[in-house]
Amino acid sequence: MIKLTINDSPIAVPKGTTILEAARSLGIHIPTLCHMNLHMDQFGVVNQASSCRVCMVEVKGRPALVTACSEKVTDGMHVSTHTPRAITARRMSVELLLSNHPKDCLMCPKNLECDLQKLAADLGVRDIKWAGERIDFEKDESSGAIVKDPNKCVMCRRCETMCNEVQTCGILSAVNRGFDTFVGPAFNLDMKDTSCTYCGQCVAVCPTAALTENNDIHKVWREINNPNKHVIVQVAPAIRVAVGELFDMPPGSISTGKLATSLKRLGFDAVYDTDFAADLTILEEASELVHRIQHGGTLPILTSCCPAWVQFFEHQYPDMLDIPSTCKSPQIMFGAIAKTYYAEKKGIDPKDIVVVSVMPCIAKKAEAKRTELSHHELQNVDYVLTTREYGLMLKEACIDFANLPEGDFDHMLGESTGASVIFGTTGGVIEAAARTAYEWLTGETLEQVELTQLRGLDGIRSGKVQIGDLELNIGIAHGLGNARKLLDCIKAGECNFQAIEIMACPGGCIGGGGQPYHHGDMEIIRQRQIAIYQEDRNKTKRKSHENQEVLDLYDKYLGKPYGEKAHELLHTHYVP
Ligand code: HC0
Ligand code: SF4
Repeated sequence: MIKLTINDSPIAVPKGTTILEAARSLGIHIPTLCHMNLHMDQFGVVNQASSCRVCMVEVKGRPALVTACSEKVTDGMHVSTHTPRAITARRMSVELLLSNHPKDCLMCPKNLECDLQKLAADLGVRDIKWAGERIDFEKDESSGAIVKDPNKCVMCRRCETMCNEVQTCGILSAVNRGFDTFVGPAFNLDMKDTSCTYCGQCVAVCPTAALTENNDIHKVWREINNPNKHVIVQVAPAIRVAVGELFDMPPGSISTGKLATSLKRLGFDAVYDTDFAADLTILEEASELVHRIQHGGTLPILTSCCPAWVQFFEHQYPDMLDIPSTCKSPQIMFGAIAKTYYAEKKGIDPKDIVVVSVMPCIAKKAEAKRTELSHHELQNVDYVLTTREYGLMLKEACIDFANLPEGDFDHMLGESTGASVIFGTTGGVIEAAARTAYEWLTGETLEQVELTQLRGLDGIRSGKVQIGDLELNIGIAHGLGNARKLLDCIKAGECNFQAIEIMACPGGCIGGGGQPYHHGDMEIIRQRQIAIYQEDRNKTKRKSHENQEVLDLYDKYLGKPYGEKAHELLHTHYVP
C-alpha cells in the first residue's frame, strides 16, 4: 500500500491509484470534466485524455501543478487539492474553454444538465476572458436520431472512448488539427453516411451539447393538438424504472402507474404499453426458436429487438444475416398492430392514427424511419421520444410527476406480464422467451420462473436451461464490444449456443442512450435493474403466453403465432 496525505488527512491506497481516486475515497471532491470512469464488471472503462486540466492540484515539492486524474500516488506524497493556485488554474482552464464556446446556455438542449455550465457556476466564472476567434461548424442533424454540434465540443474524448472502446464502432475521432479540431466521423462525414448504430452511448457521456438526440417534442405536441388525428402512445419497459429520476425520485423507483396517469394528462387519445408488444414478440420469437429446433433451422437464433444491434450486425456482419430472428422489435410490432387490428376494431382509418413511442433509446428514432418497417406506405411508428424528451414534455405541461396518482393503461393493447417487463434489462428478453419455450416444448408448467442463471451485469454471460431432454445453451452480451466478441466466437465455430440475446447498451435498455443522464454512476443502472425484476415479481402473470389481450389478438385477427398473417405484419428482413 502507498501512504500519503491529502489536505492533511492520511490515507493508504493500492499502488497505481490516482490522486483523484485517493481523494474520492477520502470524500474529497476534485472537479473534473473530461474524466470518465465507468465501473461495471467488464465495463471498467476509463477515459484518460487529461485534456481539460480542470482537476489540477498541488503536490508538495513539485514546482508545477499536476492533473489529479492521471497522476499516480507515491509514498509520502502531500497533496493539497484546493489551494488558491489550484483553484485559479482550474478557473482559467474553464475560462479558456468558454472563450471558444457558444454562450446560448438558456436555449441549449443541455441547459441545467451540462457539466461545463456547472463547472463555470461552481468556480464562480463571471467574465469570459480572451474573447477572440471562435470555431464555427455546421450542426449535423442528418441521421434524424443524433445531433452533432461541433461548436460545443470540448475535446474531452469521452464519446470517442465510448464509441471505440466500449462499442467498438469506430465512428468518432479527432477531425482537423490545431484550433479547428473537434471530435466527429472521419472526414467529417454526415452521421447518416457512417456505420453509426445510433446507440447513443456517445450522447450519454457527452458533458455538453456536442452530441444530443433529435428533438421531436414539438411534432408530438402538434399531433396531440390536431383534432383530426387519433394519437396513441406506447411506453417501453425500461422507462418505468428511470423516468422518476427526472423528478428527483430515487433511482430504481417504479413508476408504472404514474406513467400511465401522466400520459393521459398530456392528452393522448389512448395510452398503451410496449410490454404488450413484448409479450407478442415472445410468442413470435419463441415460435421461431421452437420451429428452428424442430426443423433443423439455423442456430443459434439471435434476438433482433435492439435497433442499434440490428444496425451493427447489418454493417459489420453482412454474411451472417440468416442468424438473427426475423421478428420486428416490440416497438414496431406495436405500431403494426395499432394501424391494422386496432384501427379495424376502433373503426378509424389507419392514416388518421399517429403512433408515438416513449423509449429509453435513441436508435429507436432511426428504427421507426426504416422503410421496410412500414405497411401500405404508412410507417408503423410515427414519432419516438426519449425518456428525457418525455420528461421535458411533462415539465412543459407543469405535471408534478412524483405526486401523481397511480393509473392504468387502456385495454386492447395494454395488458402485460412479468416476462415483458424484464425486456428492459440485459438477459430479460431471452429469459422471457425461455419461460414460454419451456412450457410449449414440455407441455408442463414452469414453476421456477426466475431463471437466475441468465441474470447479472457481466458483459458476456452464458447459462443453460433444461427443457425436457433439450439442454438450451444461452449466450448473452450487452454493449456492442461484447456483442462483437460473441459474434466472432460463433463465426469461428468456437461457441456452441442455441440462442443469444444481445443489447447494444451497457445494462440493456435500462442504460439506453435516451435515459436520464447517469453521469457515469453505474450504481444507478444497477438500481434500475433491481426495480425491473421487482416489477416482474409484482405481476400476477409472468409468462408472455398468458397475456389474454395478446391471445385475443391471435384469436380475432392474426391466427396462429408464426403464421401467415403474423409473418406479414410482425416479421422483417435485414439489409446488408
Ligand atoms: Fe427496449 Fe424493447 S426492451 S428494445 O430495450 O425488445 O428501447 O425498454 O422498448 O422494442 O419491449 C428499448 C426497452 C424496448 C423494443 C421492448 C425490445
Ligand atoms: Fe458510436 Fe453509438 Fe455514438 Fe454512433 S451512436 S457514434 S455508434 S457511440
